[in-house]
Amino acid sequence: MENKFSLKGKIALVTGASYGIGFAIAKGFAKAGATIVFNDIKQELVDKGLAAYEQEGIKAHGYVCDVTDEEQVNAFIAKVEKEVGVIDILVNNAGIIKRIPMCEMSAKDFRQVIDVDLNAPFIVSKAVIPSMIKKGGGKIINICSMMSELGRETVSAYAAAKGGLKMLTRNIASEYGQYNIQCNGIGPGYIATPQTAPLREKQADGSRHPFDSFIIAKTPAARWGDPEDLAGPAVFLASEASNFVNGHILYVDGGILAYIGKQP
Ligand code: NAP
Ligand code: GCO
Repeated sequence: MENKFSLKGKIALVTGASYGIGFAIAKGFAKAGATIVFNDIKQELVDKGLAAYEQEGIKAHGYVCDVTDEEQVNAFIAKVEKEVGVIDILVNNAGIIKRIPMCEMSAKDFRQVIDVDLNAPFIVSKAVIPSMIKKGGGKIINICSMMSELGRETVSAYAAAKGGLKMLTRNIASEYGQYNIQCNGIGPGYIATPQTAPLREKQADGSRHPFDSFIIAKTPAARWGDPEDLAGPAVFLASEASNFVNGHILYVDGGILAYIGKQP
């Protein structure tokens, strides 16, 4: 059974994985035997990431690439194929959020979120699929969100993008399943990373941020997730153990989506 979860001999690309959720997933992949490739938008972040992987005893391959730029992505994937090998596992992790009430949000800001969170997974997937087909298969994991299912004030662009990413996941599964490509999503709950740091900032009197208390009350596990909570589910979806799982969104949310909320 253990072998079914092994990623030995596999090459995994995790986008935007210098820190946060992407880093934790890549670390999990490395422990399962995979070679790690990651990118980030700035050289200083790639350098920071390389140092962090090294500290974990992982020899990762880091590249600068903006995942929204199709030309850059195509050149990046060609370079990885030449220098490291054909990508077996892709995790579309890079993402941004802008918390702005919808009627105050500019179309430019809305488009930027859609560009990073939805268009980029399309661009990067499109760049790796042909080689996966030639190689006989592959795994694509899209990092979705609670907002693939739920709305909330101020995150219209993010929710639209992550809802769209859920459907892109199902479409890739539908279109390329015949080539032994499995495309699934992971929908993390509220995870303690730099992206959610503003929602956890302590108040002037030292008390919890109201949103922090709200999430603790809304999560049956009664805590924020840790990026490490996503490593096991990601290894499952990247490994042979999930070869007949396709087009599925695996919510890793401490039970949020199952729960109506605390009784008054
Ligand atoms: P994070 O801490 O902000 O990390 C995201 C990474 O993506 C950063 O390294 C970021 O670089 C990089 N990135 C952004 N735009 C990029 C671009 N155009 N090209 C290349 N890299 C880019 O976020 P996280 O919390 O780990 O989230 C990772 C993923 O999980 C995102 O897709 C997010 O939406 C999703 N997610 C997060 C949570 C949560 O609670 N934290 C929950 C559900 C889903 P910079 O630092 O330069 O921006
Ligand atoms: C927000 C948060 C969320 C999380 C995550 C939930 O402002 O509501 O940032 O969107 O990051 O995606 O699954």
